[in-house]
Amino acid sequence: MKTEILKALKNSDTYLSGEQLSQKFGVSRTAIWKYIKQLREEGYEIESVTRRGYRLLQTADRITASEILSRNQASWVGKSIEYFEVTDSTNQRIYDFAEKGREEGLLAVAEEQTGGKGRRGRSWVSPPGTGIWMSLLLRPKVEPQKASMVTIVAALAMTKAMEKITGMEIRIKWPNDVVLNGKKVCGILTEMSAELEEIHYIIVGIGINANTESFPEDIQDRATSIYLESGKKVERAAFIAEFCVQFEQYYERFLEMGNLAFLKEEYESYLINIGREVKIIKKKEERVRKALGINELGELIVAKSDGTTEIIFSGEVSVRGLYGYV
Ligand code: BT5
Repeated sequence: MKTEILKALKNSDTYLSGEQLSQKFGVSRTAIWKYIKQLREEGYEIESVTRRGYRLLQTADRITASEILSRNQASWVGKSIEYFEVTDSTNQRIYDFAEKGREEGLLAVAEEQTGGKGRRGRSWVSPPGTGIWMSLLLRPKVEPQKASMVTIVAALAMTKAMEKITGMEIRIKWPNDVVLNGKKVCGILTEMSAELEEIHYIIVGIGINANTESFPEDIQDRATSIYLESGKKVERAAFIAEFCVQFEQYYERFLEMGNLAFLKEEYESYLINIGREVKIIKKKEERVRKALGINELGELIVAKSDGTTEIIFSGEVSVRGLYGYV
């Protein structure tokens, strides 16, 4: 109801009276007033003028549940949302929700993370107001070995969403980075709770530098944002909604097929290092190989100089260009 009222206010350029709203939604004027109060508490500036009614003053770029839900056309991904002004990590929030039995498709979104996580203990810079820090709860009935495929699915869905929203050329750096003009614009962290033969749940955590204006010195050379590359601010809620739609399509297909053969060709068309030499870094050890593509399990296929091929699993390695990040 609150979302509907927000939508009505957004779509109207004049005042909407309490009476009009109460008739439209079939609730009392007091109820309308309560929802308006809640929206104000969420930060919306809603003017109210005697005998004229309510008017939305500014539409800040917010990513509250109402903002996302009012745009999300997916059928189950991101149809219930938990919003946090500040939290340690949205992956941690989903972990707690999952343990309490919350439903698949639940999305946690935060304006700011104080303990944003990357892979293998690394940290993720997550300042307030400009980025998208979110995590999705999934409960797939597939073997635990297939969990890492979800990262591939999410990276492709994110790339498609970003391409659609920005019109720019987006690339994927296997397995979990989305790249814009040679720098990292988005990272994905997939975590899982499982037993030997059964997944309890998967948490897909996604960080997108949407409107970020600057980065700390230590990541400046490899991190970028959509705003820095395009000069345009992104409407973050619309972006999240688009991701939900894209992810749902690819993920459902993945569950149907049981592997990634269906997206291999499309994924490879976005793969930044394809056909080029890359460094495969495992702890202290580095190998130079030519990246050929992915297989139906989402693993990277690379070639040695003698032409023989090897399969790289995402678990323990980092892939880098010969002279820098890509
Ligand atoms: C990742 O790790 O790329 C996964 C990032 C996932 C972040 C999301 S945000 C929502 C959810 N909640 C969380 O707590 N996490 C997820 P990895 O491949 O390990 O890359 C981490 C490295 O990227 C760091 O060591 C830095 O070098 C760099 N980095 C850190 N913050 C960055 C940022 N905002 N943009 C680009 N690069 C960054």
